[in-house]
Amino acid sequence: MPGETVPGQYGAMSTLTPGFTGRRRERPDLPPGQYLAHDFPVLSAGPTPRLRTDRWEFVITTETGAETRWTWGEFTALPHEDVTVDLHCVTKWSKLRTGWRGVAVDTLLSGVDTAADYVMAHSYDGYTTNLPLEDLLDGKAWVAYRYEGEALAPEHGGPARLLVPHLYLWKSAKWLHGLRMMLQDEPGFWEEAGYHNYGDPWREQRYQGD
Ligand SMILES: Nc1nc2c(c(=O)[nH]1)N[C@H]1C(S)=C(S)[C@@H](COP(=O)(O)O)O[C@H]1N2
Ligand SMILES: [Mo]
Repeated sequence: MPGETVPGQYGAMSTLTPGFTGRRRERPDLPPGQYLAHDFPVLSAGPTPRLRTDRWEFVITTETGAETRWTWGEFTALPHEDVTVDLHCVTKWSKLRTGWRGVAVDTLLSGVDTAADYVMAHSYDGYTTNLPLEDLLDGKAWVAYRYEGEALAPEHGGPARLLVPHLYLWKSAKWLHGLRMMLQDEPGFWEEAGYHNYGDPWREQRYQGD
């Protein structure tokens, strides 16, 4: 109905153009099926581990078993980036324009020799999630340790978490311990339980078969 007036997303009245759903045009930054969250929900499969930075380490393991390790001091001395990114959780909340400091995965992998195409992120709580290596490269992913100007809170994965904002947030492993290079893909914790193997929010890849 041309010129039909309907309640808009913010309660104001807006005009719909035929052929468009008003909501999607008003929020081109919100993937399908998502709503805006203004708080920062905490979603964890188990209790929050309390990790001491003086015992923390980050390790990259290649397919040959070669390991590269960083202590907290070494890790935080690496060149970092400050990024503003949108977060999309499979439980349908999105949080836009969140500010993080982290080390680009490119930086961590720069001295690592690997022929692998897949990565398993593994965390101090036993959580795992798998990703194609290329999704961690070219400035698309970070190991993040500050959120909105402060040390990353334990509930949100501190001391450091993986941040892969272009995929659903379950791919952003909290309490990150390391990355393991894999020649063949393997499912992580939620992927094993029926979540989509890749998890692109713009294609609504929530569960296997989506
Ligand atoms: N180590 C670990 N990382 C994890 C999880 C977890 O249980 N353990 N939950 C995942 C899920 S399902 C989501 S939606 C996000 C939630 O991050 P948040 O608690 O900071 O919002 O963390 C992801 N990373
Ligand atoms: Mo999640």
